Amino acid sequence: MKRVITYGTFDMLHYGHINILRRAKALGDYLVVVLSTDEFNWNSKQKKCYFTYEQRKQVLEAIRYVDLVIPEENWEQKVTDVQKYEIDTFVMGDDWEGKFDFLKEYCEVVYLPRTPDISTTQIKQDLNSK
Ligand code: C2G
Repeated sequence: MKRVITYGTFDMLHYGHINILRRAKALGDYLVVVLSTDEFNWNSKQKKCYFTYEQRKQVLEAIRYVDLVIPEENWEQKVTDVQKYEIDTFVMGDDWEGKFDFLKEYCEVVYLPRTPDISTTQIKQDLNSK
């Protein structure tokens, strides 16, 4: 049982998110998604989400690639998460390339190409300009 983990806000879920979740799951048998809480998003990422944590969690739990959704409350929890959930592979989009290499002593670290031309920010901007 190969266990994979990935982190994110996943607000206003789009096909770029689905692409990373599908590829992450393809690297193992069990995918843990660590979902940024509303507080973490606002306090640490200056992101104001359209959907609440509970709403974003509900959406993610409906995705066939996702096996477990847990909260991301701070930047420091990744090592503990990897150990607690016995993770073999950590996956992020390559906009984070190199940022989480410190996890290499605990698990495999994989950065996958982002899906081009789609982001929650872009969706909001496009809708506002209509
Ligand atoms: N992503 C992607 N392609 C896109 C948009 C997003 O591959 N067009 C990926 C990102 O690289 C990330 C994941 O989808 O791996 C989630 O993206 P966000 O919800 O924007 O999450 P982010 O703000 O990057 O939070 O501790 C890590 C942070 O929680 C990551």
